[in-house]
Amino acid sequence: MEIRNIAIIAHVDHGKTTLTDAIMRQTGMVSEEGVSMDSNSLEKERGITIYSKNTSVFYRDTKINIVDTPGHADFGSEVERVLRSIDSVILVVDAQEGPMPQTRFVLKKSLELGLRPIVVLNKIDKPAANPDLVQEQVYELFLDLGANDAQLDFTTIYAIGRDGIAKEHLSDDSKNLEPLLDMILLKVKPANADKDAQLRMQPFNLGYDNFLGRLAVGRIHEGTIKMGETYILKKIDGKIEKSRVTKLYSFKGMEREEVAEAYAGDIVMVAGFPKIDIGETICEEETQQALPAISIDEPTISLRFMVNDSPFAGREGKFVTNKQIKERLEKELEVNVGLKIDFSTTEYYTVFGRGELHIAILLENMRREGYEIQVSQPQVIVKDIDGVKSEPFEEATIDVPSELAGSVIESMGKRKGVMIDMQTHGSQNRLIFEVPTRGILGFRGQFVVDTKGEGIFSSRVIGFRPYAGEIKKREVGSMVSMVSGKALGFSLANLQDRGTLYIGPAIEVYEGMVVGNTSKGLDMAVNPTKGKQLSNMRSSGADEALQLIPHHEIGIEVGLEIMTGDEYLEITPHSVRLRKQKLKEADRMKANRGKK
Ligand SMILES: Nc1nc2c(ncn2[C@@H]2O[C@H](COP(=O)(O)OP(=O)(O)OP(=O)(O)O)[C@@H](O)[C@H]2O)c(=O)[nH]1
Ligand SMILES: [Mg+2]
Repeated sequence: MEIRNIAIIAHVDHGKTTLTDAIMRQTGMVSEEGVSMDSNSLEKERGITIYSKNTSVFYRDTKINIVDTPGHADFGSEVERVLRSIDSVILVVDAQEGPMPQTRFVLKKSLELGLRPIVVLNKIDKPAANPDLVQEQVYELFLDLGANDAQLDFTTIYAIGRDGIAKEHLSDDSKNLEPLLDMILLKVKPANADKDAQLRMQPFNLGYDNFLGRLAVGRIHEGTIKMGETYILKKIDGKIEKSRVTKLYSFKGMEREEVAEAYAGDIVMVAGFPKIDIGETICEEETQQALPAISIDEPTISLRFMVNDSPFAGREGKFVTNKQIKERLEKELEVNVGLKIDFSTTEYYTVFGRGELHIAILLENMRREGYEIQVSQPQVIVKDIDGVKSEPFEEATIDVPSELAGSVIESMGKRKGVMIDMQTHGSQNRLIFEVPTRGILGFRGQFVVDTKGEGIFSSRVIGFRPYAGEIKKREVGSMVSMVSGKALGFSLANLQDRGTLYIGPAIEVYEGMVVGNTSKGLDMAVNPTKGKQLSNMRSSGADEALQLIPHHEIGIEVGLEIMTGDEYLEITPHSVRLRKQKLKEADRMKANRGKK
């Protein structure tokens, strides 16, 4: 059977997974409604793809292996390594939003590898969709990214992925995705099926199984791989290891199926190589050339993970010790390719990641598994490149109503953002900046407030550049509890006038816990547990009713964004609390005096 290998790529939320799910349904790979490529529980909850995953569907006697990739910029390196293992990409673009930063990134990578994308203008059902305009923008993007003539001659399919409909021309009447599937058969070249050549296979994804150990998902570029056979693994650093295949699976839908052998062109999963890594080569002879390695982007931010030592430590967690945290982090390194961890210190571990979401997902997974942990404020990684102090920069794309453009430009300027493009679409502006990651770390939340929820902010790392100099951010101060006890509505009603609260009534607090922020830049010690003084005077009924504004409970991502350098974020299975590193006010004052 012929095989076609494709990846679906796009900016976040443009509809990759919905489209892949519809393809699986229409090809009969999933019977029930509701089965989705976003199978991980965090993915389901958040409605975003975190891990790239592959599925295999059968259409007109052809096996189509499809890799669904994440669109969020923090997971960009997931996409990059997938691209080396497929023969073409479906570039999905929202027919209303048009190309976004991650569209540009994934397209750029694809074009560089010589791939010829099929463009899907998706969500044409949206009232404000403008497929003609977006088609033009996509064409310009191809040009801009240096597409060659063959690449520029791309095919466009129009789709409503959610309804499982695709068409070649906007005016066509279509009830299914066949026009897209047919186009895939027509335009994507059949995978090299040379089963008699010497084996070369390269993993682009890792997995882990408690019994089988490390699993590698990869493409067989040439030859045949057999269960039980011993092969050579060529490591990135040139070292050679020998291992035996202890399990071999091919894919059918999202299910894996044990097979005795598999052939060139297919995507399979193997067990038996305990140290195998992305981009290495499984082959038969030492003399065979390794496949070109796959490079993984460098981390851009770091923070410290440590044992939770807050007064409430150990109340909820099953795994709370240093040793347990270390083991969990070591396990994470088995599968989390963009992550690095420095274990050289004992009181904390420094974790290096690709962005706040990348780290937040790890923390969220850990708390769900029963871990308790405490982390420090994320910092950008500053490094010396050829003698020049350098830091990560991002390209930020901001869509806002025109009347807000001025204030956005001003606030990005303060963050050392340089505007490189500005487009107007009706009453909307699209502003594109290059800005140090440091400038926009923790900015997203503020941006939503500043634009009253009407702005869209998205960004992706474009690399390390010379340090941009000091950035002064607007500081908000923390409201810090000076006592331990239960918060009472009476005191919260008073405190809510001075800033934003993170807790509601009846929540237990401890001395040094951050219970809210103040719009004034300085920290403020407060007592959220104070009750109303009893008096002889009877107050009027209206006076009694406490008008509490709903508080802003902090989750992991928001916590990472708003925390300051002298705070820790405490993460337990059921709680996320912000706290001062030094719990006693006197200690904090002493430390501050030392600084000045
Ligand atoms: N109006 C409309 N909405 C759609 C269509 N296809 C998908 N959506 C919606 O768009 C949102 C995002 O869809 P996903 O398929 O999760 O997008 P994605 O590209 O996989 O997102 P990431 O993997 O997180 O990058 C969901 O709310 C879908 O219901 C469509 O054809 N029309
Ligand atoms: Mg998705």
